[in-house]
Amino acid sequence: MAGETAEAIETQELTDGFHLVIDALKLNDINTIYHVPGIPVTDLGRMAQAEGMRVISFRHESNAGNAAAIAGYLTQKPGVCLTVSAPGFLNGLVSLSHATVNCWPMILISGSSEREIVDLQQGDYEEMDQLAIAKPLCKAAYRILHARDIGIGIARAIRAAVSGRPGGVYLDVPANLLGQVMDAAEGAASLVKVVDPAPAQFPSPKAIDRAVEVLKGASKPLIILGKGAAYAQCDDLVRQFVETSGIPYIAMSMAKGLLPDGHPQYAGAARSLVLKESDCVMLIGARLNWLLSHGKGKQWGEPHSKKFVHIDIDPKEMDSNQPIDAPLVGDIESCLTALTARMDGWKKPDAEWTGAISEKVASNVAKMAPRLQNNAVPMNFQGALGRLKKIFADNPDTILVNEGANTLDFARSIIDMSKPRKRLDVGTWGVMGVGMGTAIAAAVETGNPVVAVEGDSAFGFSGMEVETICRYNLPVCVVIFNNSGIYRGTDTNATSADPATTVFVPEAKYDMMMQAFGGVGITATSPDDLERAVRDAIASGKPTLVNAIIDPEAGTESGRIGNLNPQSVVKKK
Ligand code: ADP
Ligand code: TPW
Ligand code: MG
Repeated sequence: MAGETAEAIETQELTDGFHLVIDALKLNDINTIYHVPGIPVTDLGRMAQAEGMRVISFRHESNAGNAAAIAGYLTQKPGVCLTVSAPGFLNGLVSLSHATVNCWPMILISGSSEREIVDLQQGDYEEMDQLAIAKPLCKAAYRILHARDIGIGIARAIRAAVSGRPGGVYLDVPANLLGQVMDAAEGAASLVKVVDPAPAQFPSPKAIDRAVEVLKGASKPLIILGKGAAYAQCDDLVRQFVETSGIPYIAMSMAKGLLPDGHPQYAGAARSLVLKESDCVMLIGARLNWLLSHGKGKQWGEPHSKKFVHIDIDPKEMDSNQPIDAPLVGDIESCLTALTARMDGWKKPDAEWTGAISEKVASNVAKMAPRLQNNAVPMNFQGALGRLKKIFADNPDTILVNEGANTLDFARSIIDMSKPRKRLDVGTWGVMGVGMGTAIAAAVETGNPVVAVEGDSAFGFSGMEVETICRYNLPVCVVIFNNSGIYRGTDTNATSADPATTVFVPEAKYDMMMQAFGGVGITATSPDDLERAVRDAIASGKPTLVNAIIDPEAGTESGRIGNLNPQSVVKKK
């Protein structure tokens, strides 16, 4: 009897690495883990679930990682992905890099093998020096060796992920850390609740003066909103600044909807005109990278003498591609608060500028309208997307996930977004395969309906996760734009019996994949079929896959970025 009591007291008073990791995450309001189980983290996932965390188990770590990355973007808290050692860890690395490149907070926690064996290269189970490999691919990388350091290790990972320019963090947890036992009270005392994890960063008053000066001197100003502005979640302030300034704006892909795309100042449909003609460009949470042709070239009206005002939290972003006349280094909320306070007596841009833009927008929209109403069978991109455009207009809280080439480019320009952070896509790198992880996290984090508009190639990278969508019964409707190939389904190979490199099995029955796991699978051959199936899916919330058959001839090589393809000049005999 006495022995049993002593044992009970002993277990009660002890904690271990598993529990400390879970307690440290929960203490910091991190309540979801995106995961693939296995040695040494199987019990960590189980215990996290038992302790009330939401643990979403995936079929491949890439997809779990992509889910964590987008969860970070949507919530401003690090999305957590939990993987097994070496191969699982490596599978998680693309998403960790993707999060870092896109400036989204994420923590990849990976189990690893025993340090003593790894460092002597004695051939442990899944041996790999993971910390060294992760370091160049993320914002920060840490390893925890002692249970008493778990609290501080997780605190460092959180702070590194969300402060300043957000990014991906790697946290290495060797197998024997998880089993390490320590006194429960000491363990609890070792946990850290991070205070003010993403501190405000105020621009200097001088920098604000300079920016106001430059903006006041402009006669054809333009604002470019980027996904950093969407991430910042100060939507009302962005709107107030844009509207008070009266400056026309365009939105980068994932910033669409920050102000509704139908806004009178939205110059999206006059993009070429405003990039070329503007004399002052204000970047808000957008980088002058390849997606904006580095601010260079004919598209920008070079040679130009445009002035640039740039708001970014990372000082190193200034002058990255063009000299910045008015750098505003700080967080968007602080910068716009300071600027908005200085708008007294502000003169809105001349009607000559805004009028020319509105005219161009109206004529381009009118040109597009009949194409969107075509009912051609087999469907083309415009006919199919014309219907999805109406569906999104009627369902503004629905989240659009989008990947592919033509499928991505057409959907971006055709489907209007009217609320912030409702468009989630391939991001800065243009990564194929983010679709299902993104759709799952969007549903898990927001509870909103999700429609994933996917090229058939893009879908293939993460398609097995339709099982995950069914298993967790998520309100996700996957629409596959099935043109039987990458860009087009028409390439042929003249030299052997092998298929051409860019084509797939024609008109593959992707709908059956969803049916295989108990979801709704439908083939749509006409715009009417497509519209009906997607509306039903949103209304029912049931996992659905709509296999939309698209004309294999409809697309173009690389969608809208065919110009980036290198060309061979060598002619083989
Ligand atoms: P897009 O692809 O939409 O143009 P980018 O990912 O290129 O957007 O740029 C986003 C920028 O926003 C990054 O340079 C990042 O440092 C910045 N950023 C992210 N969060 C904030 C914030 N809260 N305040 C200021 N800048 C931010
Ligand atoms: C991780 C290269 C860019 S777009 C694309 C590939 C393979 C697929 C385009 O075909 P899809 O779309 O999706 O059917 P559509 O409508 O034009 O037919 N590997 C990774 N990322 C990228 N970007 C590629 C390959 C690529
Ligand atoms: Mg395709």
